[in-house]
Amino acid sequence: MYDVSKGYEAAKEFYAQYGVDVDKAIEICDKIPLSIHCWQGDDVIGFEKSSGSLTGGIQTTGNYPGKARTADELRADLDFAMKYIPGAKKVNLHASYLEADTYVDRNAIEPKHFEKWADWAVSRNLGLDFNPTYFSHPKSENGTLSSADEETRKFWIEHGIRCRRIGQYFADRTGKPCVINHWTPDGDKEFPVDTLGPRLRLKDSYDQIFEATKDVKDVIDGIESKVFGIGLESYTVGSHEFCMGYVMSKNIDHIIMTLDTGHYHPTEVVSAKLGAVFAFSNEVLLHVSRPVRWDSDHVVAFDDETRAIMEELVRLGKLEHTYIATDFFDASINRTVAWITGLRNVRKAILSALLQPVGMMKETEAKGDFSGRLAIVQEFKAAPFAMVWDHYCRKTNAGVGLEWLEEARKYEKDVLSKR
Ligand code: RNT
Ligand code: ZN
Repeated sequence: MYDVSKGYEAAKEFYAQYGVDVDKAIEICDKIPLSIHCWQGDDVIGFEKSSGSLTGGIQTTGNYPGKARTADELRADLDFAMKYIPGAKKVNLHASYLEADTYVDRNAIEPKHFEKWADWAVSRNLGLDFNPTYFSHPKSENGTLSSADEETRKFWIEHGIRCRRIGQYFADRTGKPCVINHWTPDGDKEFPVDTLGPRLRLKDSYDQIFEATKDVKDVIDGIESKVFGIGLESYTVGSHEFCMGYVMSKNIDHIIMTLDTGHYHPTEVVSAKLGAVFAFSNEVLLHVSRPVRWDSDHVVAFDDETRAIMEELVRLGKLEHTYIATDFFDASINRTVAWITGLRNVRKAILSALLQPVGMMKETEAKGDFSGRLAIVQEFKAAPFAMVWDHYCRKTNAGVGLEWLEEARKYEKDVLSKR
């Protein structure tokens, strides 16, 4: 191992030249909660006692051994992965990760089915976030909240209502607000003749869910849009325009947009949307993912777009107004390595964004010095943030460099490979 302290001291000096306080950046970075999606651990299957498979136009590929088969296994894997993810954390559950002795249908779920999750979270001082599961169910095959069949639509509205109540239960138990993400796969393989009807029904369903749970106070609701799903290529009911329109027209603090980085046309980027969304909304929920040609949900990379998103949040002064959640599911590699790598990349992108002289950049721009602006922004792309990152990981005991990889291999050998 190289001398981490020496690297940190050198980096500190480098950043001080530009007025960047490295320790302050670490302090801010460390407090931003990252909401870890539970579903990387078992390929989005969950623990309902049914023989259901993953539907809804999303897909996991790969059959790497060792996925979690029970909630206890999933919690153990999360416990392991979280050791190597520095900073504040929450865990993000789906309704399908309930625990019950017998099958409980989606319109019958209750807080008691999530009691073990809540106990676990409380004992670790973790916040919990939540998601209604509007997919992987026999009643989700022809639309859920937008279904033309009133019985079906009612069923899913009830699911949404129960999820908001479970969100309140999580908030009560953990003492931290619960962020709920509402995503429905509803869409069509072909172009429907009536493109408005399903949207009016979806709008009404959301209205009914919020109206029926007006007493729920500590829940934030993200409405997630999408461009298309597999088998639903031509039409998405909850499109970007629909979801943005819904959130903006409601104009209620707890109803916000969810921007998933895999849910736009390949040349559209979320980093370019944030400045517009914040013109109308105080908060945003992010699903950080990595689309490769489609919404493939690859493990988050330390790539230009992830960095650009975090830079944008820092420059806009909106880091603390953004709920950052991850959303990927790679079944072709060790799932704990997927979590650790993806989450570390998100945290690293936040830290590197905080290690930039935003004040200097803004002043230069305000003066109209666009040549200077370009030079400064480009220079900082290769600034020595990795030395600060290593120092931060050491300070938080999250493993410096690849130290954690050996541990992950050991965990695979001792635990995962025995499943
Ligand atoms: C699907 C959405 C959604 C899901 C999770 C499992 O395209 O991104 O957020 O990935 O709810
Ligand atoms: Zn998502």
